[in-house]
Amino acid sequence: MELKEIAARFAIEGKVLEIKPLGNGLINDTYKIKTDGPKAYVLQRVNNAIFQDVELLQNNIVAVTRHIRKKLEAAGESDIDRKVLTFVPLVDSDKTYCCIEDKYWRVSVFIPDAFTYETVDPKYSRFAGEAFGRFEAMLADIPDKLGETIPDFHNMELRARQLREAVAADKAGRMKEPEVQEILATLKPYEEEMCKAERLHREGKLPKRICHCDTKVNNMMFDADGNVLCVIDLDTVMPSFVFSDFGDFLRTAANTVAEDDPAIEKVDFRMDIFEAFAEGYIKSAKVFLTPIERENLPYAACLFPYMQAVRFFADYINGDTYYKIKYPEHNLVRTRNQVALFKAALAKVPQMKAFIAKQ
Ligand code: GN1
Ligand code: MG
Repeated sequence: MELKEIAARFAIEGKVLEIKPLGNGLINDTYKIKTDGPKAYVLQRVNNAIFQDVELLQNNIVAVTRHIRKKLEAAGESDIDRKVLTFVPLVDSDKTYCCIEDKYWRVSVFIPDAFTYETVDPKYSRFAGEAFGRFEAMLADIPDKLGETIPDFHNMELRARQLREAVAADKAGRMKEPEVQEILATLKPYEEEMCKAERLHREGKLPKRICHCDTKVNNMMFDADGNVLCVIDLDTVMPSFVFSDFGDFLRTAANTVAEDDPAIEKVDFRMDIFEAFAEGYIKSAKVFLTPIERENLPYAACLFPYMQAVRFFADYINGDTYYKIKYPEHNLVRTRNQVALFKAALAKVPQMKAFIAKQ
């Protein structure tokens, strides 16, 4: 079915003029819909191989955006349509997604004059930290019970197990590559320490809260003056540890290069970005952060490069079935990069701890 026919299922204002690819997410397919009316829209195909319960996912998102909208209204904010996403219902029902030929689609209103970035400076990192802290704070009292759109998404024990399973199955015959063996040996000694969050949770010392769980730099929209407008890409909003949002932002923002840059000698963990982000985050999250959450923020900064390395690596070993790739070694290149970032972050833990203690 043509994209225009799919768009026609949604209550879009005006006539659809053009539908073109938008952004560079690794999971969903995203398009911008231009119309002859005042609004443009975003059409997205939700990857239901990865998000297997689209109904639960879309219920989460509608609950989250509704709750945030209420909070913004109560706070007397202006320009609310640019500060929270609006999902468009179908023409013939109030559902906000449809399934056509086993593919799932949804439409949201395009936020005008908004920008996303692949890299940020310390000033923007501070804003982003405040915004993600605020996002979690706003969702702390959401009345709806949100489900896990990908069960155990950021559970390091599960990710480590998935890697072990990938290694045992060796579906793509890549275990014979010497580098694959080397990476495996590099990752192994840190596994137990990196699974600390799950242990703390089992001991009742670490709560789950509603988190964004995909706080990549490019999942935040800024206006032309650099103010944060809103947080996007809400598919993974679910109960998790606060480490998810803290760690995943720094994984992308504090890396001196992109997550798939092959020049790993250039990979470093930027302390200026860490400090700015941590300061902003703690400022708005201190209302709910427990001492254990706070003191483990440096651990979170290491955990996410580590977990991402494990995830990219398992996908490489499995024959690239999860992340979109542009060339055969793409997941291996990403793995090398994230291992280098993990090591760089680990070396800076004492500095990070000292900074957090001062906040
Ligand atoms: C995926 O879809 P995108 O590119 O925002 C992934 C994240 C990874 C990220 C790595 C649902 O995010 O968890 O951190 O790629 N999302 C899912 O770039 O797996
Ligand atoms: Mg994204």
